[in-house]
Amino acid sequence: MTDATPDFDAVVVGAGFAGMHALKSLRDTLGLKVRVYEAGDSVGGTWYWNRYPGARCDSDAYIYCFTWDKPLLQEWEWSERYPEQPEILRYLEHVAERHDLKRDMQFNTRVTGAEFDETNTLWTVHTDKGDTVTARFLIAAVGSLSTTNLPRFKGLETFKGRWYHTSRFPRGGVDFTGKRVAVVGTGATAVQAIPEIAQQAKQLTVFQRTANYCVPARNGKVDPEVTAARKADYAGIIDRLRGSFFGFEHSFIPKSVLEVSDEEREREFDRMWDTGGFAFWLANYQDMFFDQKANDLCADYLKRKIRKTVNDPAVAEKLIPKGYAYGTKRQPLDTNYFETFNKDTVLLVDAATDGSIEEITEQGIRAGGKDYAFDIIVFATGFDAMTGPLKALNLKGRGGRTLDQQWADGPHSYLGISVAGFPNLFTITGPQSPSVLSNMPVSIEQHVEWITNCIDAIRKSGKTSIEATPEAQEQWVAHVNEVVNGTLMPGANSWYMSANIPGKPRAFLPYLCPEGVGGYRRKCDEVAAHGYEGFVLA
Ligand code: N01
Repeated sequence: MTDATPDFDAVVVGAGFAGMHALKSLRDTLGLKVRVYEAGDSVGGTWYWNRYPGARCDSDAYIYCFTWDKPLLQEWEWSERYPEQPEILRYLEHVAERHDLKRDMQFNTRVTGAEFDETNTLWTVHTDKGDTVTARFLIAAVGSLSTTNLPRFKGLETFKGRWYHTSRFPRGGVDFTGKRVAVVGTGATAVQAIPEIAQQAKQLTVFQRTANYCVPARNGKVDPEVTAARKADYAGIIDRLRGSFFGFEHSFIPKSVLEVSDEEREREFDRMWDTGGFAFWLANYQDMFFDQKANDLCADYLKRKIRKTVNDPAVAEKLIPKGYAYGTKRQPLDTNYFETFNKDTVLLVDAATDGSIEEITEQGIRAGGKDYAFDIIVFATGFDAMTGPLKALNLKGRGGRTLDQQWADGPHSYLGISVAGFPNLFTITGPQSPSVLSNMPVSIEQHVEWITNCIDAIRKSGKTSIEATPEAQEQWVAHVNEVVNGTLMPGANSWYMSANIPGKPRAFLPYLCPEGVGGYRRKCDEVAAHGYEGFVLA
């Protein structure tokens, strides 16, 4: 180690919720010199890129925001329970303005690589704009779902119409009026987009590979009295979120669904269904994620709802999920999703019964030997989740080792926040942290606070580097896998299990802490309190 002075104390990659908070915290709390690089032309991250019709948050807005700006929690008025993308982006722009964040952000700039310089204990960071800068700490705030998955459909380049991926939708939107439109995919994104597109399109055809269990969002205006009560109790709300299981004001029903009477079970299911949002998923009976019989009862309720909503029994049957347990794929929240399939102008092409997509043709899509003609194709095919955005940074740690090499069989991290062999790299909501299994702002804030305290401690101790030990990391990986193997989650071909990308090694990407995000926070704090147990400080 030498005393080489870096250009920056920290480089942060990404200017979404995570990057904005990291900058605010490192610069304004610790007084560090920070540079944020962002590929987009402004802040927002997920909410900058995902401009598809119907895009809105699935968390209630009062908990989908920064909690560190206490006056803003009181001042900001959300227009509805789950605001749309433009409103969330407006909020993030406002935060950037209010805290003068943009002066330390460089937009339209993608980080293309970074190497750890073992001699000087620095990261050298390169961008597509030709910058090469050095920084003591490298903070990946790249998001969990930011690397677009566009499957390699044969013939896409021959298509004569227009096509879009939902995560790269054009500013100003797309006019579907009078058009023949295809949507490929039926995940949480498609479930939001399909009812909106169907209102405009002359004909909408949905290509479904796996049917999804959807629960109504129940969006709408929030009663002003409820909003006032929440504002009066924000300190309590923040406390509860931080100690909660998933970063929501939800707790499991502390009973087995198999023990209660049919009447009680149905009453509880109705209550959760009527509440809307994630209640049915994250505040259900406690054995739902663990016991197939318990899970079947929950799934059966949702299947009955589909049969009741969809007029054509053959279409309803296609829309009924099969082959995986309820809740083991991300719960989509819907507004008129199943109702949309009652429209004469909407057609469902189901891979299992009608045949899967074979190729894209000049005119449209060929599936199951049949040709469908379109003016516009919308790919709602998701992301190379969690590891994808980190691998895209082309990081080289000790000895020039890449994340691709290190993660050849799936992610290996310590606490989901650091990687052995990559000193002074922090991954906000990285693989093997609760991240996508929580209300993201809660997990982002927890990581940013922990990283800030960690960097402060390192500097105060006169050290310059922190690195996870391989032993601590492998224990963490084993723990993450052991916990998930006790649940029904590994049985689904979900993006949680890396199953959506051909060739991606099958591995569970987030961390399902047995004591929830509250327990995970305690674990991280204990590690810090024990002198950063499992890390080497040098
Ligand atoms: O992506 P997905 P998404 N041929 O991967 C199908 C978050 N989110 O963008 O299920 C044919 O879930 C694929 O089929 P299958 C949320 O965490 C948040 O919808 O893999 N089809 C699936 O139906 C969510 O989970 C909000 O068999 C193919 C779909 O495309 C995450 O983003 C809102 C295919 C992809 O679904 C990702 O959701 C929306 C192929 N080759 C989303 N490849 C908020 O509220 C894939 N598919 C904040």
